[in-house]
Amino acid sequence: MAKHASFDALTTETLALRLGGLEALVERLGPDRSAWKVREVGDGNLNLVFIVEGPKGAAVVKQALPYVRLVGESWPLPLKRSFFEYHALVRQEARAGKGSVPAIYHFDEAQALIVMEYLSPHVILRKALIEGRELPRIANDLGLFAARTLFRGSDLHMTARERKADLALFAGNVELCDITENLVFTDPYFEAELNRHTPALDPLVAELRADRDLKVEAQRLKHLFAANAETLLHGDLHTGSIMVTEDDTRVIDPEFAFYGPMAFDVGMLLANFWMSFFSQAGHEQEGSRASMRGYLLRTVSDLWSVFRAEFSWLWRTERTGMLYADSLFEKRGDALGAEQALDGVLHSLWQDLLGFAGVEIHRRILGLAHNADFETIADEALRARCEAKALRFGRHLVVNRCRIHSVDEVNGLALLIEKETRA
Ligand code: SR1
Ligand code: MG
Repeated sequence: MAKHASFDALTTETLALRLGGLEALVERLGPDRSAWKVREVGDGNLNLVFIVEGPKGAAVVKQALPYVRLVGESWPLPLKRSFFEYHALVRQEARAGKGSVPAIYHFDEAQALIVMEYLSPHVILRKALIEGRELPRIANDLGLFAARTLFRGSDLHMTARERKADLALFAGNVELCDITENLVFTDPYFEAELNRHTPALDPLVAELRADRDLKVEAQRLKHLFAANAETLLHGDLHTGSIMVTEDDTRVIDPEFAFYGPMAFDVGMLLANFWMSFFSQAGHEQEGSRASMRGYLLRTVSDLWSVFRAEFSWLWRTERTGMLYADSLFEKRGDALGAEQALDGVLHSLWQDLLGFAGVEIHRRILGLAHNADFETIADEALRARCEAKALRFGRHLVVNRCRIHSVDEVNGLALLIEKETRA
């Protein structure tokens, strides 16, 4: 059992005994803890996740471990990430609305555990996309979630005092930022120890690692990630951090939360839809995925358009922070000036998100933490073909992001690469 001061990792055997007196659980599961059934279901890279079911209902207990689960005890990781996750969930619910994240029932900082709502019959979005399910709500729900959390967590909306205090709170999430700084922006571009990739990609990987323009742009993006403390980010907003049903969407797992550039969350999210798009050819054993490909590109396009519309609405109605003060614009009869400024902010966000999307695609194929979208393609040659398309697409986004003007253009490029390499 892992030890860390008074910390004790839970097991399926000890959970009911240790948490049996916890009001938050008793209330939902029923008082007879001998009737509780406990399963450990964590399949992420870092934590323990238990589903606890009792006669009255169920709950999830998520507990951080003092190391990276994917790698083992040789890679220590602070338990404090659970504190950041808890505080991010509280803020996300306040900013994006009740029902956008799981309800929180209890937080224990010393044990690094969060007791939260058991989402059922929800599944992880990534798994649904691999199965070819076309979820109808995600573009709208995720576009709203991103716009509301990113806008309302920034100096566009918060008072300077409130945001600076919050920035200081999240500034301690150093080790989780360090993971992203290395795993996303640096490791994919050289032979880092924990990297791996499908062997047939060797020539393309060598080409990418020798690509000076790509390396310079990846470092500019890293600079932006580390130095532009613009808003409270989710920090790991990929399709494995989202749970869905046909009519509900919840964002989970914000332990990487910190103040960074708005474009990072949106870029990572769109990157994961584009990766799903390129992986579809690997999942066609039971039928064509042509419709799924169309759905994924529509999702990207709709999500970006919902994001822009909501961000613009918030700009016009909730711009109460110190940036782009209405005393300079609307209150001087210059509403057009505020619109001009909005266009500028959205334009930079667009260019930056394309870059972040590109590096996210690269790190999921070349780095330590891969995506099930590609990993579940058993035929290695087919997987390599899918991954190669995604790598080329990612490179184009990173290097040419300032010359790409619309989401239709990017989706057109994805279709072009998909078709070209099929011929
Ligand atoms: C060592 S952690 C690897 C990855 O898992 C998390 O989900 C983040 O995406 C991180 O980059
Ligand atoms: Mg996670």
